[in-house]
Amino acid sequence: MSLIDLNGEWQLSSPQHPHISVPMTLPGDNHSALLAAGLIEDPYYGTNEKNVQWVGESEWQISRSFMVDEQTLSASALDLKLGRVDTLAKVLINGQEVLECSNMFRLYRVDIKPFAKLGDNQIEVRFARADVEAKARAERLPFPIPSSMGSNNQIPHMNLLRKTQCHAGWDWGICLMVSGIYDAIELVPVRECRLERVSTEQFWQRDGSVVVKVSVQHDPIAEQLIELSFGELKQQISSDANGCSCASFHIEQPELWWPAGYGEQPLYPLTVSLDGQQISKRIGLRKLVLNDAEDSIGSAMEFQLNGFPITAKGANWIPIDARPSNESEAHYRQLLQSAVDANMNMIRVWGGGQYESDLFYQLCDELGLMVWQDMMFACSLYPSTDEFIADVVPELRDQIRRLRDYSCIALWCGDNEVIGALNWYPESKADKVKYTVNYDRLNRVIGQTVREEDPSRRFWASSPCNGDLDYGDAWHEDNRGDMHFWDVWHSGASFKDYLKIQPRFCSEFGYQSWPSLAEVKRFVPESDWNVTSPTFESHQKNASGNSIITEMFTRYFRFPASFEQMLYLSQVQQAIAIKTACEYWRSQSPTCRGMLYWQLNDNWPVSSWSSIEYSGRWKQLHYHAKRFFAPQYIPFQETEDAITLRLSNNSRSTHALKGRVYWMSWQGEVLGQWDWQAQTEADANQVVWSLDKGQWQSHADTGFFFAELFDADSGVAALQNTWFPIPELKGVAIEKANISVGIKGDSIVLSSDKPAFFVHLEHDGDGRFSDSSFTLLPGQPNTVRYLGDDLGSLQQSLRVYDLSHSY
Ligand code: BMA
Repeated sequence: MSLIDLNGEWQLSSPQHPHISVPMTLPGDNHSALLAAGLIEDPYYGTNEKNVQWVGESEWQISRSFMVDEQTLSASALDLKLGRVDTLAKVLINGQEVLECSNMFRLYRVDIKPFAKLGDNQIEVRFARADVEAKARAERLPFPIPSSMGSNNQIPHMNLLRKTQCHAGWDWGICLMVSGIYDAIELVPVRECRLERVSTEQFWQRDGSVVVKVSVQHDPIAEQLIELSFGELKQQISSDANGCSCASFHIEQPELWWPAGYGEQPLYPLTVSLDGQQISKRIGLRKLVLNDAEDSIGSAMEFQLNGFPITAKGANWIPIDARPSNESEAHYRQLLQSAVDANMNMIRVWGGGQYESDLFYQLCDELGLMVWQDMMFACSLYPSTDEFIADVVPELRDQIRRLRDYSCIALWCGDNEVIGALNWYPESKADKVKYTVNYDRLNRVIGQTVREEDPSRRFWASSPCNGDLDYGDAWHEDNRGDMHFWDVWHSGASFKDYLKIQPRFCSEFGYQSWPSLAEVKRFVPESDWNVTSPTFESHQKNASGNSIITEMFTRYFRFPASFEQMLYLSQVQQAIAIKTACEYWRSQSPTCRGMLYWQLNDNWPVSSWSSIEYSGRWKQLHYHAKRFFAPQYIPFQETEDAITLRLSNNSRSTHALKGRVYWMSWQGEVLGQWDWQAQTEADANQVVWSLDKGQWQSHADTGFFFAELFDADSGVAALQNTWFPIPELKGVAIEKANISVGIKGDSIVLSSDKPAFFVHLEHDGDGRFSDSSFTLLPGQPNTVRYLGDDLGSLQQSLRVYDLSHSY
């Protein structure tokens, strides 16, 4: 008896649009089906977004047929399994309703055998309008619960639906009220006993060994044979009449799982078989602790893996595409590999998106990316009515049970910014007590459910949060918990304001840029190549975004000469902002144990805080992140009386390292040169060089400081860093650099007659470069490799930008 795969082609139709009947591929969404059929224009192009809103304002249904043979029909049950059903849907088999769904985060499993017949069967899913249901729910509320309508959402009361909150638009997101089914859909015949799920617990012993307890949930039938294997070890047990059977494996010398940069990621295969069904997982063995103990500053926020303190470095993750049909394996791999390639070790799955697909967590396990997992609540307030809680609790149980065996998950967090949101809305500002109690009622249930489902991990009420039941201002208090520091972007502070705080863990801080010219070519008609054109404005969802970028130019830079140079300079500016923060906070280690910037990716082509564009192209920030997140990094730090160079070692190993510092004039004259060497301990942060202000401050406008870290084996420069004594570069006499570029195969050799800054390579095709957005010194050519398979585009469209040519 084998399962029946219901993925693939279905038929899409709508009662309001009788002429539409087009194929739709599952898993997938209706907008993608309509686009493929030529019934809508690409919503990501130009100003098309507004033309496709009718799709979300219609009801939709999908159907297909499937065959059931005699053998399958003889099964004791025929389970329909489906997940990520978006959102208000009725499922019918041969015209009879078998399931009603109202929560896109639930995982459904229902026996449809009573409705199935031999031969041809019909399955149909009818989707109701989410916007209509949201309004109806709002009318039933005992008191109003404000949502982020207007600032993020373009559809009212999204907060009352258990649907990805950013489907209704966000301050980086298109409003596409998609519907469909986004996980695999299948029919599983059950012979005698249903294998429900498998979960593991790790019990660490004093001698360093670990006992892995495997619990198998199944139908309550005794004496069924269960076969288990963990790594090389095998066991057979017989099922327990209560429906939960357990086995333990003792691993004497476990190979430990580490976050990227701290060690390897061995994964032990686990397989459980029962009555012809099988569940397989891969388990990383690691001891995980969140140290949030009180200390002399406030309280720590430090993840410890296998007893070792980790500096979490990474970014925030949003859904990878506003059209879920585009969630391909290649796309997930490309983004997560790019995260690791930029030396990240943690990703925060943000609460306005979705609990990610299994593929995401499998890749994070493989790559060593720890996951800060939010529950799916963001920026709005949420009800605590019985009805709402009754919808949320089973969602959490489904998701935690699905996800808890992934070693990468470091923390369960209750929501994104909902504590903060208590201070945003007139209703909650006017009645703080009522709305705070309302918050706590729901948050408490979330916390309790998390603790019941996964006692091995910590529950953190909200991001940001100063600690348990602490409703303090986690946007500004830097002495405890995690913080979201938005003063520089949203409040117009200067980059140097990043140096005024010493966060324990900064889980959000961001700075926007415009897309690159290469990206612009893909979604902006040439007539709209202007930052205030209709296309550009409709792809900027943060109301003051374009003004903030432009105004910041005027503080630091000479105003860019053209549209193209504006795009380039916006990415320079973004890179400087985030580098300033990360470099400083890194030099505060161990006070600061986490920095996750906002945001890694985009879900459509847009102006945003991302470091990777929708197409996968690295922005300048991502190249900088690769350096400032490197396990061994050399941050400059200005103190009261000196400029210092630090060596920060975020790893478990000791290193003997060497490097060089230059003080150089804008013309390229060496004003000072110092070699340094240092022995660094594991997890260390030390000063390796410093120069009194007395020696340079009166000529601060003469030039810049440049540092190199040499590769320990080859002795060649492996990493560079540049520091400008006067960050307002508009006022200094940077010389125009003549940069020569030679392409030979996939190698690009760059050299310059003058110091050149933010030298950035771009071309119209795919792929990236081994390095970009760097400083190029005269007489020191730099060879960059193109990593991609579009050499033709590289040769035809390679552009090399630098700061001196931006104005
Ligand atoms: C944060 C996030 C998002 C938002 C971003 C930029 O706080 O949680 O809600 O997109 O700010 O404004």
